[in-house]
Amino acid sequence: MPSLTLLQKLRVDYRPKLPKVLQQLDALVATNAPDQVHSKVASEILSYFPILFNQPILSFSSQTAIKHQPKRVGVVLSGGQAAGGHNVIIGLHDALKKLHPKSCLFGFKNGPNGIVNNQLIELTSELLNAYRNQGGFDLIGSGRTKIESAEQFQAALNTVQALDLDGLVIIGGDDSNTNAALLAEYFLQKGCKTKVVGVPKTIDGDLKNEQIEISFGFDTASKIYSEIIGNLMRDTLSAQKSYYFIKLMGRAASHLNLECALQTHPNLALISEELAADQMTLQDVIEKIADLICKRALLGKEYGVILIPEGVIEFIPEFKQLIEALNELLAPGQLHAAEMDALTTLSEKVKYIHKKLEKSSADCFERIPAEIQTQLLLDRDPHGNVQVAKIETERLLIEMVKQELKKRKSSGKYVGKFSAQPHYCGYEGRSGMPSNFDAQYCYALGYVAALLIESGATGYMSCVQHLTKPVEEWTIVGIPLVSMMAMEQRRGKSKPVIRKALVDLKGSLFKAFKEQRDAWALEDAYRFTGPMQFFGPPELTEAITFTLAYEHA
Ligand code: FBP
Repeated sequence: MPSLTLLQKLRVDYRPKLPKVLQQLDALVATNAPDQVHSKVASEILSYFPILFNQPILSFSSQTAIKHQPKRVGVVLSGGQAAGGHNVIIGLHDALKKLHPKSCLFGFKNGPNGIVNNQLIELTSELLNAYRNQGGFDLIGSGRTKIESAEQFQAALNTVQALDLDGLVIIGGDDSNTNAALLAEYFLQKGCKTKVVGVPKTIDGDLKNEQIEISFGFDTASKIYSEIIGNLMRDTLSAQKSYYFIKLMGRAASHLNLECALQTHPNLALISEELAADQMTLQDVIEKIADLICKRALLGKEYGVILIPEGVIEFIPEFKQLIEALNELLAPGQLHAAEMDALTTLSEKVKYIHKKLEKSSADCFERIPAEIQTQLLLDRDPHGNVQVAKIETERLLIEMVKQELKKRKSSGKYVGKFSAQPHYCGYEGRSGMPSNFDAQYCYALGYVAALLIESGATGYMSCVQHLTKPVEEWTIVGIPLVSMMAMEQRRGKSKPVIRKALVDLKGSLFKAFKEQRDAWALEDAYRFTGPMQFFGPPELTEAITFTLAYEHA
């Protein structure tokens, strides 16, 4: 490992505060939590989870004289990076060692593939030390392999049995935690003792529900993006010559866009869920942006900042239809997929697919620039998701707004000069050093995962609640993974998956945004959050997101 910078060393020395309840770790045991009830799950899910279906929420109570045995536990990082992943692992390690000094933790390398192929390293205190409160997932790496074939399940079983694992902790988003539930059920059916526990990770903020208040990584990503957006706002306010079209990572849900909008006050922030509810077409969206630009031009303002959620195109009806048609045409095993593979150039593929589309989708496909057409054909990820991170929606919107303004100019409706810069707030938000919030949240999540395994719970998600309160007052529970599931269409088949939470258009957070956004459109009410702070007044270092504050205060 390269030598550490001064800030890294200071972060290694930082000790996350622990919730009071976790300070007496060795006295805690899991019990049913009759006061916490999860929502009812669709009956189709029963056939996938005959053993795990209907598990209760678990809380923890103190008991005296518990004798702990050494445990052998494996951990894996799954999916996209999110700040704080290392702290989950370190929290898990520290808790296991506290419960019994002879317990061992193993890290599977490069995601779920590491489980299938039995590739791992032992995670010792010495190795982990340099990763305390650091960003990234580079300690053991991550991956997006979906464990789905019978061979993969069998291989995973062979691995955990060969290692004699008592527990397996899967740190991941909705898809990875769906996999965790499937593995837990499979291990139970095979009489395997390994308990499987999930941890809610994703910068997208879409893995949340009545019990899970937020996934880790969202807080840090929103702080990193807000700093960048503020810097671009200052830049455009100084030069006054162009519009920044900033796309923000976050997949389908617009949580990061909404949070960063409230933090920075852009001239316009699109919220995909709202566009879908209003049934806005692509042309409607273009006109909305063009209207703003025309109004600002009348005020002599030929600059501004527009925030675009990464997954917006999946919410615009004609794009949604186009993407669904493409997904079907490109689904593995389809005749078209094989014929496409036989074509060697991208332009041949684009032409081929264009001919296969029905008229309305073909029209939509035709309207978009060639680079975006090819980006839409890129492989889906192993879970069947369109890789929206690879689609340059910010450029698509700039091009189409340019055409619209040209039209308006020729009919005398616009007299300004439009210049725009695309910007993508993407991967840089996932691997930064975790904020104090994420560092502490993740450390506690690791502790709770250890406790769940110690208590013999399987098919559960580690959960820390009351996150708007001081850390000492945070509480802990175990949430059954199956209780978060719904049936969804994936690659043309109906499958149980953990529900993605989208922006709640009736919620108080969205309401707060709606009340303010008109003022931000024409005034330059930009708000500069500056870089995330680790040291200094608690109002800065412990600040939580608007999302958490509005949804849970
Ligand atoms: P997870 O859902 O695995 O947490 O990943 C989130 C994310 O960062 C999305 O916001 C983004 O669209 C995607 O990963 C990018 O994936 P990749 O790293 O495979 O390009």
